[in-house]
Amino acid sequence: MSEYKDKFLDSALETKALKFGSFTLKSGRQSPYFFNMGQFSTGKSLDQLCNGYAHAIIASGIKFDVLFGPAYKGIPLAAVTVTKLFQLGGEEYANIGYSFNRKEKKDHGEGGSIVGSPMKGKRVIIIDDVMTAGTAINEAFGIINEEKGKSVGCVIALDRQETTKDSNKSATKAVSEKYNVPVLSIVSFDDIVEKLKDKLTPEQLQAISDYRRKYVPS
Ligand code: OMP
Repeated sequence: MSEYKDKFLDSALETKALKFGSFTLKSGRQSPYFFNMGQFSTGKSLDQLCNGYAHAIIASGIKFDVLFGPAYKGIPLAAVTVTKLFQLGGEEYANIGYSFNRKEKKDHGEGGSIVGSPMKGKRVIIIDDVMTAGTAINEAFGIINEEKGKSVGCVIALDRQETTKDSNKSATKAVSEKYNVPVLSIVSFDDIVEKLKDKLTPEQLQAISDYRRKYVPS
């Protein structure tokens, strides 16, 4: 496992962003684990998280102009990750912009619903937290389209590798095919299992294996 993945998982455990138990997901699925991005709420942990995003983006080699973080969770992710891209990637990444949407349109002052770098005519990567069934991310692609930007990729912290609600394909594959862009992630469900297989209880491992059989395409 790459060092940045390993470090990110250490940080997810330390901050308790990654938890094991029984959780009801947005999709209605009952999951034996949950990843809560909100736990990366200190300078150190946010730095480690965005280090992971920046490494995943640089490793992909995708050429782009703007990092778009959908409100609300995507906002700090986009802001901190562009600075990390510059720190790690140097001049090549120095002028990457970042932007985010307002949930409510502003009709005074500078107006509009996008704050930050304009996306019109620009190559845009979306940054978000987790993909399960691939529902939440569609809105972000819609916003980029409305702004006349060109989506060239999507980066998430965790790819849960699960099927969409209405297909046997993984959500990341379905999203990638639907928008014709790569979906990058810092880590996947497989990475979590690889890292923690010796630390989890037999009951937790059983629950994970049952969940995998039900929702993760082989
Ligand atoms: P999908 O829209 O099904 O892809 O679910 C993704 C969203 O679910 C994320 O943006 C989160 O709001 C939430 N989520 C997590 O934050 N962590 C998880 O481990 C699982 C979910 C989830 O509900 O599926």
